[in-house]
Amino acid sequence: MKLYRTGSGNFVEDGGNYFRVPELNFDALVGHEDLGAYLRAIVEAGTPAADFAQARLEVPIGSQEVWAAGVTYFRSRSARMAESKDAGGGDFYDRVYSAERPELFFKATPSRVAGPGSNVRIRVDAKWSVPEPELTLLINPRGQIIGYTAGNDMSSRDIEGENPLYLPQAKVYDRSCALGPCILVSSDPLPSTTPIQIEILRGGNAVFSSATTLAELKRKPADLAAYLFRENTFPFGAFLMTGTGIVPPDDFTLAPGDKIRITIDPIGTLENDVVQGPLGSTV
Ligand code: DO4
Ligand code: MG
Repeated sequence: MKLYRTGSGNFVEDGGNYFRVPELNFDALVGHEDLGAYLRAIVEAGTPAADFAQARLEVPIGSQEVWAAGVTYFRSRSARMAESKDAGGGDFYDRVYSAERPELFFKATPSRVAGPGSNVRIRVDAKWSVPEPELTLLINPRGQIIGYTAGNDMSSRDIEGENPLYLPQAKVYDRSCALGPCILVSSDPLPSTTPIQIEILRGGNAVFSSATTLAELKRKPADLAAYLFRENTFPFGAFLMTGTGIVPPDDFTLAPGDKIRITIDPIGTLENDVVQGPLGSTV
C-alpha cells in the first residue's frame, strides 16, 4: 500500500485503486499504533475514490525532522575521500565507513523539503552541486520503521570538500532535500535487490544516469534507525535518508533547469527541477 499526501487530502493506493483516508493529519497517521492495519481496513471497506487523478501531490511530510546517514556505500566513501584530499581528508571517511557507529546528520526541517514535481535548489555560493538518491525511512515516534520513500540529499561537494566541518552548509539550506512521491507503507525490510536509479535531464536529454541496489548498502536500515533514536526522542517520528550509492563523475555539476528523476521501484519516481537563486525562483 502507498500513502499519498495531496492538496485535497490523504489517499491510500492498493492494487491500482485509490481510497480516501479520513484522517487528514499526517502526524496522526505517522503516530498511529498500527498504520498498516488502519490503511488496510480503509482499502477493504472503501469504494475507490475517483478524484485522486485531479489531486496535486504534496510532499509526504508533517512535522517530522529529516535526518541522513552518510558514507554507507563504498562509492560514497571513495568520492568523499577524493573530494577532501586537499583539505587533509585523510582516512576518516574510510573510518566512518568501517566503524560500528554510523555517521548520522541533521538534514532538514519540513519547510526545507521539496515535494514531487516541485523545485530543489543549488546554492549560489557553490560551484559543484549534486543530487544524492537515497532510500528514505519513515520512522514512527516509537522508533519503528513504518514506511519508505525516495529521497534526494542535495549536496554542495566543493563546500563539503573544502572542510568537513562545513558539512551542515553543504547539506542544509532551503529546498536542499526532496521526498516522495508517496510512502510505501511497510514494516518489512526491502529486498536487497531493490534498485535505486537516477536520471538527470538537461534540455530534455539525459546528461547522467546510474543505478545501484540495496545490496550495496553496508548497514541495515533498522540499525540506522536504532542509532538515530538512541538518546533522542522524536514526538512526530522522523525521516532517515540512508546514504547514497551513486555519485556522478567529478566533472559533473547540476545546473538550473536540470530535471532530476529518482526511481525506487516499489515506491515510484520522485521528479524535481533544479533552480538557483532566491526561494521561489523558477530557474
Ligand atoms: O559525510 C558526508 C555526507 C555523506 C552522505 O551524504 C552520503 O554518503 O550520502
Ligand atoms: Mg547523502
